[in-house]
Amino acid sequence: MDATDIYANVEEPSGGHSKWKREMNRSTNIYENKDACCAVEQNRVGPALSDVARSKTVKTSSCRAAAVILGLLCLLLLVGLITLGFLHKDRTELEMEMVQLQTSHKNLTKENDQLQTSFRNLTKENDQLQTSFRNLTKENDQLQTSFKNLTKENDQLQTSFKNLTKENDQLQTSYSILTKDRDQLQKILEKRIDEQNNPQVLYSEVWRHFNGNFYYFSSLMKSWQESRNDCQQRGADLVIINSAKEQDFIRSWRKHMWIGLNDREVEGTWRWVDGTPVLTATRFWGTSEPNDAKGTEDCAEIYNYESQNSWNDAPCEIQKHWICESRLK
Ligand code: 2F8
Ligand code: CA
Repeated sequence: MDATDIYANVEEPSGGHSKWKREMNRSTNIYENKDACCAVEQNRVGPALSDVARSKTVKTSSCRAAAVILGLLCLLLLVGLITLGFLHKDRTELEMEMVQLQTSHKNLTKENDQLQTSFRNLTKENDQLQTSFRNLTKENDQLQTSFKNLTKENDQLQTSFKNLTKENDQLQTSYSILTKDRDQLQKILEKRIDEQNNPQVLYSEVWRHFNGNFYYFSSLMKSWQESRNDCQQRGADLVIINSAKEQDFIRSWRKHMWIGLNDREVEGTWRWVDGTPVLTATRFWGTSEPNDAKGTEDCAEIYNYESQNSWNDAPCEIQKHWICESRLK
């Protein structure tokens, strides 16, 4: 059934009379419809319609069906269009998302490559650093070992240096003593030679040897201090008496002579010229001596030489002979 069939079932349309007439000539079609309608009409319950009414009803139903079908078709078309629109839209979005994803994938791939390159470089650097660290650790161990060895050697050298310094000091002391002894011996020798060549000198310059030491017995007379100065100029000092034998040797010269003993620093405390005190076993004071007569006697002399206890304290300013002693030990 096409549009002409639909128009055939209605009264004259507004379209034109010629068309209407053309349709009217198609009476066969109408009757065909009539047969169909009659077939339908025969199935109805109730009184039968007239042909015109029946024809009108058929036309109306046909028009409604056609409208419904057309509406449905339009609806279907609309749904299809919408669906196509959505599909098109989804596809575009998908394509855009795909492009974005591809771009992201490319970027991520690129970043991944860069990260892998960086990782490889970092791994390489890490290996190099580990190697450097191992080498430095090894060098550090070697340096520590060297430092320990040097410290040990330094300690040994310091010990050797201390020992050498100590030996050097001892040698210098020995050298000084030997030099002093040599000078004294040279002086004594020169005097002895002089005494032999000049007998008159022998009287005034007398050196004697006793128990390893040399003693000078003065011919002149001086105060205690001047006497001591003279001894020191001779490389000696006033005599220090350490034994009874030495005491006897001294007093055998049978003169009043200054000896190296005084209490000038502390009254009553007698000390030898080397600072040592007078020992009980080797002190040879005369009877009632030392008495510090008039509080003026601070220097000791050999006085009563006839007796072993021959020492007397006397004023230091008095001029007397004196005895120098040169110790070689
Ligand atoms: O010149 C002082 C001197 O005088 C007497 O000796 C001669 C004293 N002796 C006695 O008193 C025993 C000394 O002690 C005194 O130093
Ligand atoms: Ca006295």
